[in-house]
Amino acid sequence: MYMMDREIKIIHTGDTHIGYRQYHSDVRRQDFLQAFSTVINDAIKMKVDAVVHAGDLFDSRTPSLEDILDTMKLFSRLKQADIPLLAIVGNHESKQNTQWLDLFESMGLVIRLGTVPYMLKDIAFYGIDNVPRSKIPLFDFSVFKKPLESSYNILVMHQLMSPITTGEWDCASVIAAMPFHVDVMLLGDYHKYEKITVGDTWVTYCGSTERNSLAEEENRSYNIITISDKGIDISRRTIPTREFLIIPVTIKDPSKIYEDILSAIKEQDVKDKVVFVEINGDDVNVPISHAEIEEMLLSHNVLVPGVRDLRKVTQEGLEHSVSISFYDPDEAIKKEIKRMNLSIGGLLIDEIVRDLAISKTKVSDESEKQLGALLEKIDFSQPLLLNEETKEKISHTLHDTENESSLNLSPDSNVEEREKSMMNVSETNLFESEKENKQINIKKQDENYDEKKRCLSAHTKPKQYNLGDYF
Ligand SMILES: [Mn+2]
Repeated sequence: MYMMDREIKIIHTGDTHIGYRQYHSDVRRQDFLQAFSTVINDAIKMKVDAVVHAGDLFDSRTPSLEDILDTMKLFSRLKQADIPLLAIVGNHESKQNTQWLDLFESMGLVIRLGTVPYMLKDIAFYGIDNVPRSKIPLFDFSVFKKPLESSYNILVMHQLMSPITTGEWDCASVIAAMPFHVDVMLLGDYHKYEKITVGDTWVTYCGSTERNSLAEEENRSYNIITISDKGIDISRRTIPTREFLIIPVTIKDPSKIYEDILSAIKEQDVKDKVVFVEINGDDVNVPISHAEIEEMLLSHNVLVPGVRDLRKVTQEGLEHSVSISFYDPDEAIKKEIKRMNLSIGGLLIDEIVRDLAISKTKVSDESEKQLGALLEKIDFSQPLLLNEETKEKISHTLHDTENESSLNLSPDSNVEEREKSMMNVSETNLFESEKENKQINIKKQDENYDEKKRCLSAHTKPKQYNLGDYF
């Protein structure tokens, strides 16, 4: 084998989600930038030979100008240090044709990995941008150009891969299909650090650089890949990030709820943290004002306050799913829309406007097309009487077809979607007015429970609303 003159060190990072204003907090947006900045600083300090970014650079396909400028500043620091940044496109920032990475590449800040090897000494780097689930079976591996001479081949992907996670794709089949041997797969998309071998190939997820949700409990980190005569070594280094804290409170005496919660808060160091009060207990009939608890947390200088009411969950033994659906943003939006009492046409336009698969410039064309189709279906010779049930039915049909298309265009995993829903917990609270929070009664909770069950049984994937776009 080709002998290396020295070892090669690469940082593998990804899922930086720059621009994500988690919980509508500008401070959290800054946190995401800070986490990526830490990785870049470390890369420069360690004098690594390259940084690999495995996708989801931005949280959105329409990052703000500020996000773009902040990102370019970070990239420029790498360039000044003469460290190449090798990257692929994730599902979050993926655009129709030309990508953000093309812009950065044209400025000499990034190298976009693809089917032609990028050579770093005798190591060949390849990349596969995120492939929507529906297009995976059609993926053509024959387009990859074999390296002329290489000691190791590295493939970077942004995908949920089995056997690590519920796979859209399978590591073994990708490795088998590539026209040359893959020594290392550097992956993004799954936000949790993982490292395994598949045959004699190393497969690793670096994890996200900041917590995208409460579910991302472990310390955030990035990977350091060292390649030398001794072979390949993969280690990880922790990124210091803002602390998330869950304060569990079990309701025993309904007359002392707020006292109990307050003393539980006082026992903890909550300053500047993201803090969720988690309510447990059997007595589901006691109304609890989330607004009041959030006020309490804020008065103790919490950065982001939140409440998770798990009382139903514990009772029904549905630990996993309920935290999503009880404060499911989709449900909250649906409820608000229901309250607006829109016509079918109104509902239809609402769906189109919020469909991430329809770009903003296509909204009017798409509305015209779909409203036209709707008008054709209506029999004007009959009196037009539509009750709530019919409206519901039509809106559901719209949802179904739409889910299919958004599935193709924003192929987030169930896991990631679920996490997304969870992290929107406090955002959802903003939907519910304080008044409503105080008026929670048993009936409403039962209603929620039904919706919850429906959501669980019909559970395909909740639609991903980027709520930030609506405020
Ligand atoms: Mn991601």
